[in-house]
Amino acid sequence: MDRILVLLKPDAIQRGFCGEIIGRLEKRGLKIIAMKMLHMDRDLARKHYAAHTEKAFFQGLIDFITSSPLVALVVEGQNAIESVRSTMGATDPQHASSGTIRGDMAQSVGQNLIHGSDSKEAAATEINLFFSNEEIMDYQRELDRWVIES
Ligand code: ABT
Ligand code: MG
Repeated sequence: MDRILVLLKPDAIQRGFCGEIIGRLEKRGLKIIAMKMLHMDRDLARKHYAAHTEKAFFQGLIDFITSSPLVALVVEGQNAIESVRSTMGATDPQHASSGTIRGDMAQSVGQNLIHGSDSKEAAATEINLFFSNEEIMDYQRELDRWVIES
């Protein structure tokens, strides 16, 4: 089982898409093991997007992600990183396939609704930035035997 940090970005909350986006992840068979709403400060935003510090879009990215509250989740599943990122669609919504979250509901690369960690290493670091161990739930889902082949 893999874990991934997912953020429903400020545009997702402002546009009222939390239910729709979380519903798509649940329908995919992924399991939510932590969730909270928060308003990121610039310090957390810089740490979360540290890999992009030198990019031209960095300041705009920090301004956007700190502009309004967001929802953070930890999602677990078989190949959770690949599952979530394929459900998200390409970074630039203009190139995202229809049927994906970004391909169906977004227009701009800088306002692309959802974040998902892009590797196991990034997921471990990012989950630690947003959640304490006590906030991550350990529970069984009865339906998992209908989702995951044993
Ligand atoms: P995130 O899940 O937000 O990290 O997106 P993804 O991994 O699909 O894409 P990356 B490359 O990590 O983009 C990070 C954020 O930077 C924005 N961005 C990216 C731009 O604004 N302009 C660009 O040219 C690129 C490449 C998109 C992502 N977040 N937002 N909002
Ligand atoms: Mg990324």
